Amino acid sequence: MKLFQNVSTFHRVLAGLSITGLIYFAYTSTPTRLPYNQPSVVGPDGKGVHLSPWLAPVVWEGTFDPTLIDSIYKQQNITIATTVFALGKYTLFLKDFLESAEQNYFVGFRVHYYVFTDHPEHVPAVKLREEHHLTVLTVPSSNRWQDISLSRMARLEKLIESRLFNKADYVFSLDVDSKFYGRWGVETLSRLVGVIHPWFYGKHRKKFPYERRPESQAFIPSAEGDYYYGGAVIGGLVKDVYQLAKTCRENLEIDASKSIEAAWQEESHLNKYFLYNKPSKLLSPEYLWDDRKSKPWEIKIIRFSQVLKNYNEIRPNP
Ligand code: UD2
Repeated sequence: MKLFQNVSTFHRVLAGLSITGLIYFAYTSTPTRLPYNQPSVVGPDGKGVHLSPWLAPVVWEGTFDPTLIDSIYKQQNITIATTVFALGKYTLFLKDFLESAEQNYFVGFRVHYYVFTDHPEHVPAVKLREEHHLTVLTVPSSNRWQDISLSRMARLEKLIESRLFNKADYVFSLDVDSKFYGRWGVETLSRLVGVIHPWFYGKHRKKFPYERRPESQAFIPSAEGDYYYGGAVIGGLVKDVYQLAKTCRENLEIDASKSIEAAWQEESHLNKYFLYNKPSKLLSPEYLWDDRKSKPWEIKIIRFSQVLKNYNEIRPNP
């Protein structure tokens, strides 16, 4: 979707739209350079804030009743596709990832994991629950970790095109070097879902590691930004995640044609996308923690966390 360079252009264009189009447009995107205060993740009382300024729920422990919400979604007969990339030495994370997922991830709902790997022989045989399935997709190896990370958007886009449109309702893309420690269920489902990064939620947006070079498609000016979103979790309805993956892939290609690699690869492009196409639900850092980080008071439960790893040992390049 074309982004507007200033508010007056935005208003002129809006005036020409039908009411239906206007409501849809207002719901899905905001203009660039719109001045507003940065939203807080934790309130003055030290508790997690439950709504974004565009009224998207922020999911924390205590904001939902697991039994009630499960019973509502049970009637919908949904399938949740889940992509995991494990190339090179990252296959060693698959066992813990999958075993812990089977204890915690959409228990009682239909899940289809798609594992992308260059070493299909290293995919462990993990016993899956009834209605949980796993497909291994073999992809070429890469000798740059940045390329592995960057290529996830294109692979997600292609997977949705070729297999998911008619087979799944929702899709999540998750980092494999992670483990589930608590429930991750239907409370996370929505049209477009982002996770608030555990290392930056207390920081001023000027300090977020957004891409700051204007020549990149991922550029975000210092006066803009809501949250810093983690690239480790992307989710939503299949068609909305498709739009996200396609747009980010296109922007990554434009950058590549100018020999620019954004500060945090596809995570930078994801942050740009979410700034102007607001997520309809936000996952609190309970849904993306880091084993290196101690648990502060506002985090009541850690559900999914990055495991300890030695980058020098596991990445194909420094
Ligand atoms: C951050 C993000 C990650 C991604 C990356 C972009 C979080 C917590 N992590 O993590 O999602 O946006 O920055 O640079 O938000 N992979 C392989 N083999 C490799 C290297 C990577 O399979 O050799 C895959 C794997 O699925 C891994 C993912 O790519 O989980 C991200 O790579 P990372 O975890 O090394 O990136 P990191 O920790 O910098």
